Amino acid sequence: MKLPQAVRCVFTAGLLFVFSWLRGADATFTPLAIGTSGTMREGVAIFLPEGLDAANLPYTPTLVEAPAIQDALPKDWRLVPTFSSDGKRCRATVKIGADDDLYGGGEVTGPLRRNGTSITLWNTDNYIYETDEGRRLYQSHPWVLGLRRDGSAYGVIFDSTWKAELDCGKAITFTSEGPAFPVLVIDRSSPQAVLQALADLTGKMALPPRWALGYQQCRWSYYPDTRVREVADEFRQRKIPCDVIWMDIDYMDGFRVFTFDKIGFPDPARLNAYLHERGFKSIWMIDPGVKLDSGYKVYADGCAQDVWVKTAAGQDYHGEVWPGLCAFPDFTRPETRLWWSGLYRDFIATGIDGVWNDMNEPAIFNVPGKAMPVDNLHRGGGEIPAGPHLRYRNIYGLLMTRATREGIAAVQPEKRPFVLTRANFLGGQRYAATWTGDNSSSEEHMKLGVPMTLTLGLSGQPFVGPDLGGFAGKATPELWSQWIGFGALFPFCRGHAAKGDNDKEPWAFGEKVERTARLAIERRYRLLPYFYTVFREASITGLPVMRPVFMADPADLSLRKEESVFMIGADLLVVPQWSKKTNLPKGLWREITLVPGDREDRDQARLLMRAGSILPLGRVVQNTTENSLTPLTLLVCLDDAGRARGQLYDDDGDGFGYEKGQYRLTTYVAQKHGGRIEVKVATRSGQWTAPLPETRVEVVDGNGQRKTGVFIP
Ligand code: NBV
Repeated sequence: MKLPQAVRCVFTAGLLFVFSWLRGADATFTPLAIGTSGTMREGVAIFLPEGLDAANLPYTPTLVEAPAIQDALPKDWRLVPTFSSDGKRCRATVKIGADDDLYGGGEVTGPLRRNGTSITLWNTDNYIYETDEGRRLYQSHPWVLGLRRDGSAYGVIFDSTWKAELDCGKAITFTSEGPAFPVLVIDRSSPQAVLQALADLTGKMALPPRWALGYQQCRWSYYPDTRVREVADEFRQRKIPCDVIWMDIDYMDGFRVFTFDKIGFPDPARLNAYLHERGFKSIWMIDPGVKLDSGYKVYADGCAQDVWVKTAAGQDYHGEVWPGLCAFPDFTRPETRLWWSGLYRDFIATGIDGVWNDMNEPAIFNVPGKAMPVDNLHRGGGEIPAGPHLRYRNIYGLLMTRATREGIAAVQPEKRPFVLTRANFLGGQRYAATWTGDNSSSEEHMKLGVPMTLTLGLSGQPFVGPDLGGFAGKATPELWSQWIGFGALFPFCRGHAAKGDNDKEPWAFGEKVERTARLAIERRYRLLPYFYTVFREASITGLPVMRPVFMADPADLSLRKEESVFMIGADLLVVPQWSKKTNLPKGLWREITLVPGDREDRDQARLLMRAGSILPLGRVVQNTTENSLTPLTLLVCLDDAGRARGQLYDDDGDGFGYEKGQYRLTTYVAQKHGGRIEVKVATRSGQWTAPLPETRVEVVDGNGQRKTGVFIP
């Protein structure tokens, strides 16, 4: 009897599994002793297996500085990895406490708490997260954060870029398909302290331009340019705040990067000027695949400069993507990065404000795993040695965004570059913000956006959000309305829609949903001074903008699995309407209202502020070119002792003056004196000379929200 192919496959896979289980899956791995260990700074240790030379470590882009051992490992150091190898692959295992909770791993589907999960680190174009059940996505972060019962925490970096498996079982096990690598262990008193150490090691997000914190509208694709104008005009006519309109791939001439479609986008400079006049910024997509076409300048120049990734046999590698057959820049080469940066000169000169790097896993059509052959050759140069795709795929996107960012910065040195990337790697927050790729318009993916964004934040990347409303599939009015009701508060806040799917702009679902969307986005704009203050904090400390509730009280075990509620900074809790049986941090948190009618709207998330805090609020503006601090409102929620404290960071919103002191960081304190609540400036730093905002005080207490406080300038 001949069994069908599928049955035979399952049968063979089963046999192989049983066989390897009987034999012990690890039988081929033999231990490698630790060759070198020591601490790099307080609470940060490094371990190298024998054979790895501390002075000559394999290249990765993860750490901002080459690791240097300062001291011997303290005798009571708790977490020591063990290493093993099968001659080809190398493994590191870190034993953890039986009660520890694990987080991190970068871009992942599944729960916030990672115990019992395993993922593959192999950047993959994973449309609606279906491939391999979402166990590998667009980005790779060889990083795990652990929390002990007492709230103390640790983190482990496996510093390798090779394809790998990351398993969070009874131990944390990282198995790389490449050679030996260093392991860095951070051991500190809280998750906050561990994340700050992670950021010291792997770098921080640069302070973004303020406009990048506004609401953004995208679709695949607004075409032609008249449609872009229409969408922009709709926002202004309907008075729905918006800062950015996105141009997806169809603006290009036959998907040739750095070109414009002559019919649909004949005059990009005029389009950008139109948008700018109305207070919008524009972001345009650039993919890595360069169309094979000898008459196309980018391709011809690339060939002349020999910039492409090669096959193992040394030929230019060609793979199919949107434009048809393409060549792929080899970003491990400094010359390629310089060439790529240079391509942005004329492009940005049309008035483009930001760049969206998509498909940069890189994704290839019609080949297994949507990936180029693993033995393709990246030639490297400078600090990066030549190596196979198996080694460099995971950092292809990171190196691409590095070149993109440098290119934009070179053309507009006076502006803060904005790059959004789909693929990235641990440390990639230094170059680009990110979104969580192609989600679907489903309730499941709506909810999943919370733990996905939180996990990226716990992996060093603060500037993240999902496609609001879902990218793929038809969004119902109910779903879209629920989504915007809490999604307007993600750090990166962009609505998007796939080609062929229904329109998903805030007005596309009728009047009722439009009203909900307006309220949700207006709330974000009122909160922008707070968001900007939290983003600035993230750019200095590396703490996430969007935080899991366990960060409010790391020793409270009931918060460890909470993944429907989140915090923005330390003082604002966002409770989506769909969140049931929610675990909230202890202490007093009071519900607030930001715009008339928001608390009555059934799809708006509940917003709670921490007693003892002050939130700086602006007024509703239609975009960030308007000054929203006219006036500044200080929303005060007193603690039991009748006190509160909060900060406002402000600067020009763009440019680098802030690095030379052109900013104002104000700490406000509130104190109750009898029936009167006084708010004063406790400290002020920076030399920014912009006029001080007119300031009002509102107090949130058990009786609601009233203008009962006074500001003493
Ligand atoms: O460029 C088109 C899309 C884009 O809209 C989306 O956000 C990316 O994730 N892109 C993927 C390529 C096609 C996806 C099916």
